[in-house]
Amino acid sequence: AQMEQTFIAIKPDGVQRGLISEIVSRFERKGFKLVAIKVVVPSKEFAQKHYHDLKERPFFNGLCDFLSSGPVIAMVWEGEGVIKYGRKLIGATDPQKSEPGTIRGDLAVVVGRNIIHGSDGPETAKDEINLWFKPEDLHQFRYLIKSGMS
Ligand code: DAT
Ligand code: MG
Repeated sequence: AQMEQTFIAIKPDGVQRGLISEIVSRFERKGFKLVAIKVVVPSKEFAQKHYHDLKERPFFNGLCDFLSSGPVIAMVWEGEGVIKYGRKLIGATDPQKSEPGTIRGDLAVVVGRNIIHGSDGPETAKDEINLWFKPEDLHQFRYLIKSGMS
């Protein structure tokens, strides 16, 4: 069976603020494995596909404009429980409600600039990985040192 994978993206505000390494580091130090990463400026149409579940919400248009406003770091992270625990590392959608110690809790202030995206469940993880990456972009490898990671 394929190890669990999730889609994580650093949004344009996170990139602009120089938070790429900070965010990658939190997933990496936890013990999750980075199996795909790229820099991409999504078109507005692509952003609308990514956020299609939210198309009836009043903030949808602004959200899609924002996601397509500059470079995004698109990633696939792998590991046991990575979908659910990834959301835990990220924190609540509204940074005012995110706990300290989470990415949004520590690094963001407002919901419209919450710096990171993470898939919210197994189905969306699969859909989002397929939307952003080709299968051959996902690399399979093993860590060669003893660390508890596989
Ligand atoms: P999450 O990113 O935590 O999965 P979501 O899927 O409900 O949250 O919404 C996607 C993004 O939309 C969210 O990261 C920021 C934006 N958003 C959500 N609720 C909002 C609101 N009430 N006003 C403005 N932007 C909002
Ligand atoms: Mg979501």
